[in-house]
Amino acid sequence: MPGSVPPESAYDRRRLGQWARSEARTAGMARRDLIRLVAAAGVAVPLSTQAAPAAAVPAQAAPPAAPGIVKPLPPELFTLRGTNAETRFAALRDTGHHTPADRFFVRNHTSTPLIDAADWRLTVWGDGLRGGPAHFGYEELRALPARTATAFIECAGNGRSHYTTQQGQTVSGTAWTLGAIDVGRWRGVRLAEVLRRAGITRRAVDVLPRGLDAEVVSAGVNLGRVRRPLPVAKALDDALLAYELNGEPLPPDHGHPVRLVVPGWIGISSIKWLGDIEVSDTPLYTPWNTDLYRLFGPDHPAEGSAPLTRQTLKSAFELDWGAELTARRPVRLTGRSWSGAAPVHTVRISTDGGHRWRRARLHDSPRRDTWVRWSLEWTPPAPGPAVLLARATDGTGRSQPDTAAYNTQGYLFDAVVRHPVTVV
Ligand SMILES: Nc1nc2c(c(=O)[nH]1)N[C@H]1C(S)=C(S)[C@@H](COP(=O)(O)O)O[C@H]1N2
Ligand SMILES: [Mo]
Repeated sequence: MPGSVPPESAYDRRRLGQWARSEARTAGMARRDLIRLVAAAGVAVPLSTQAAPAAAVPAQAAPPAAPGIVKPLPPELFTLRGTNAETRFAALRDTGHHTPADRFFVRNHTSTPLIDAADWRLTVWGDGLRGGPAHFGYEELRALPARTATAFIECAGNGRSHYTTQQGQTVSGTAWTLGAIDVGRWRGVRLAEVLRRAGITRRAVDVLPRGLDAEVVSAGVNLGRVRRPLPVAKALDDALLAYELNGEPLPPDHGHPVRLVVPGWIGISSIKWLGDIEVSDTPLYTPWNTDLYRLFGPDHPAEGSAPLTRQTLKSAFELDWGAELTARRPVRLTGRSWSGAAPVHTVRISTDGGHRWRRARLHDSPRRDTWVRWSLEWTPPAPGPAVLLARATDGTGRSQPDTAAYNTQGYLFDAVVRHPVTVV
């Protein structure tokens, strides 16, 4: 897989082998159900319409603007998509490098639970530990050595709707445009620190963080709580147990009191409302690393690709779809580009549908796990329709292609998006 570091892919191959030989356990669900799901994965039903009813937000909470989301979702900031809310890229135009928490996109499999930090504790358990379970209260975690990191959270399906609008392909899942990403400044304690204190052994291969939100029911099957195995190599590297976003306690919709932040990896890795973490010396499987978040389709094996890890490469204009621009009046086009593989150091823009390209000016120094802001001055010529394109290149030398590789669930869209505007 592009961008994934060799130890991870080697690990995944070994894990797949163990799964095939039935050495792996299916964490928290019947093997029969899991096999059924794997078999059905090629025709997966969109989870967004199958989620359990919103039940976790108590009646005294402010009326949510989308089922199960607590914060206000004004239409100038968000597009509502079922239980989820997509950030409007135009609403990021006046924001800095970090996305204000009130504009952060929300991806909920069910609904936001309201959890009091004082009643909360994290349990770390499993046969990958030297002893029994270890518990950490909120204040205990806050007293451990803290670390701050800037990182994006981006849904694996971000940009998915462009498989259909731009490539004419049918895919399942939430029909995001490009706004299922935001960048936060996260403060917390390294997952490695907590795992070491809990007594992780050298035999451990997977950790399984699990959320406290409601169980997910999809196509009549109870998948249990949201949980996705994370290889120990990544868990011990840069994963963070975050309790602050942009200098404030985590907001309810983004995982209060504590969430995982897995820099550079697809959003599902960053489990919100963390309740427990299993540490296992055999590989673990859940629906989120078997039938979901792998690539399925004609170019992939029947059991799918290896579980997805790193995010891909994308660019977006901070401009409404179909925005009106005035002819012969100079305008400053702005946007952002990012990659899960390496810093983005070059962005090229076309204002004539892809014939001529100019280099955008970057407003951030290229850094891994986050985006670069960019701009370009343009004077639209005569009135009429125009198509804007932005193409990023990252530190691995990879540039956004014209067409994204098809997969049934529409993950990892990376093609240059053709952004229509009207010159008036
Ligand atoms: N417990 C829990 N964690 C979760 C989810 C969820 O529904 N429940 N959604 C995941 C997905 S698919 C994404 S893309 C990110 C979204 O994070 P955000 O809502 O803070 O933007 O959280 C991930 N963590
Ligand atoms: Mo996601």
